[in-house]
Amino acid sequence: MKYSQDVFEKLFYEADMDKNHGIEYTELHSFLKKHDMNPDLALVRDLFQKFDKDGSGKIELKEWCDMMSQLFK
Ligand SMILES: [Ca+2]
Repeated sequence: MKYSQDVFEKLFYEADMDKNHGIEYTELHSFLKKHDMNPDLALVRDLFQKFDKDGSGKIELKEWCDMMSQLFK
């Protein structure tokens, strides 16, 4: 399956459980767990370090798409 921007956006809104247009640490962790990606907290922390480029503590949509395209390339 080819993952597209559309799919990434859909997943973003699914992961953004409190609908504040940013994925927090706990949201990312639950999201990965729900999708059987066997996340450990170190991995989630690494993803944040890598993709939360502006250091806001949230993954915004653009950062999310970058992350997804790396995870699913
Ligand atoms: Ca959120």
